[in-house]
Amino acid sequence: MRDLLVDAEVSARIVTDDDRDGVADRAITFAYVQNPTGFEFWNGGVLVASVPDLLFLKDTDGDDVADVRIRIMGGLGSADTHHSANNFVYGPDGFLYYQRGIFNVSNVESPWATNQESGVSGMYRFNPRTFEFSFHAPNPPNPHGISFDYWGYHYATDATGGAAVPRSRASQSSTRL
Ligand SMILES: [Ca+2]
Ligand SMILES: [Ca+2]
Repeated sequence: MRDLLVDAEVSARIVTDDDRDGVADRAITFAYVQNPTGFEFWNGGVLVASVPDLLFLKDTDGDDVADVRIRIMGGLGSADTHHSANNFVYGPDGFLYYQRGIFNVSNVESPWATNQESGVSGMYRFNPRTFEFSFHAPNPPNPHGISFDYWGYHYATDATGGAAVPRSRASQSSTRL
């Protein structure tokens, strides 16, 4: 069983171009993560979805290998991993935004709320400083893309229908067109 778990882990690597010729010269294994579906840089490290967990990985001694590994949140849906928590984007309001698709059921508990069970496809947000968590906007069935523009408006896409969904500013209500 342990061999199967190791095989399922993926190496997250730092790729370096030492001589600045546009071609990578080295690849350093930063960490091994089981079933990663999304990541975002934060607080000198990286937040990585390793469903059903959200991990915080950080290198503190300068060798480019993570020596901090904290399970910062749990309860993310893992039933259908190709659209589990994905496309992490750190928003201008300090929340980590991500989308999650159909057939997954998350059940996140935070210091601010009891279990928030949800089977809704769409966008969710989590503040890694305060541990606030909430459902943000529906976007079914297989959402994968989030982006913020210069003014703080954000946009989301759905892979199945190909719909691009303009959203209002972060932490405001949204309307699907
Ligand atoms: Ca090079
Ligand atoms: Ca290290």
